[in-house]
Amino acid sequence: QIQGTIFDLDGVLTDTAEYHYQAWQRLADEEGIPFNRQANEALRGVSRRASLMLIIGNRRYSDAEIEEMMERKNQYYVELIKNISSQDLLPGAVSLLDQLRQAQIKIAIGSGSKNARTVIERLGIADKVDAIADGYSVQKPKPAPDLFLFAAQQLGLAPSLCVVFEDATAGIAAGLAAGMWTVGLGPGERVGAAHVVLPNLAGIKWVDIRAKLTR
Ligand code: B16
Ligand code: MG
Repeated sequence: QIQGTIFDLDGVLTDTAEYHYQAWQRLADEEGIPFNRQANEALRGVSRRASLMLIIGNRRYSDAEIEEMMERKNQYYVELIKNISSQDLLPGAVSLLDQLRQAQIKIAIGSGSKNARTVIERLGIADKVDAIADGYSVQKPKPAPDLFLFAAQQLGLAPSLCVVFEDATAGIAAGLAAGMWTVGLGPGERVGAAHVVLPNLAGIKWVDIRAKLTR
């Protein structure tokens, strides 16, 4: 029995991953650190601080320098998301949210981003969700279960009644650690640990997912 859904934002409902990438690339270029699209793959769904740690590798920076770089990257990112609109919703996203509302299934966002509320507003889906768990909600980032447990609590549901939609390895791990059902969006190498794996949300029917999960 599933009564609630928790959606990751970046990579599931919208593709802000491209803007995160561009912001990190600009920072890396300024710092003279080698970085490219391929290296960026390792950052999918990873928190801001952990992403920076992966980029700097074993180069030495002071705590203050690290804070400044996180802030600078965020300024670039905030600039890039200024023009986000409902056009930036990924195919199938709105349809699925509407099917869930119709079926009286609750909907939460579970995003590690501190910019999640801004993005949700600009996408025009704020009135389609019942709760938002974002980068301010808990201390421990994915793959810890905390963020999704917080989201379920906001919905007033036990974890076992919730299904998480995620595009990142760390996100699927977080959903499983929370004791939730998981739908992985993307290649099996990335989200193969999920209960159900789909390429993306396009053409998705809630009744089909529900049938696959509860079988
Ligand atoms: P911010 P999600 C994640 O969002 C992004 O995938 C990841 O690239 C980013 O580093 C993280 O949020 C933190 O975002 O720097 O804006 O606080 O996939 O959890 O929706
Ligand atoms: Mg994601």
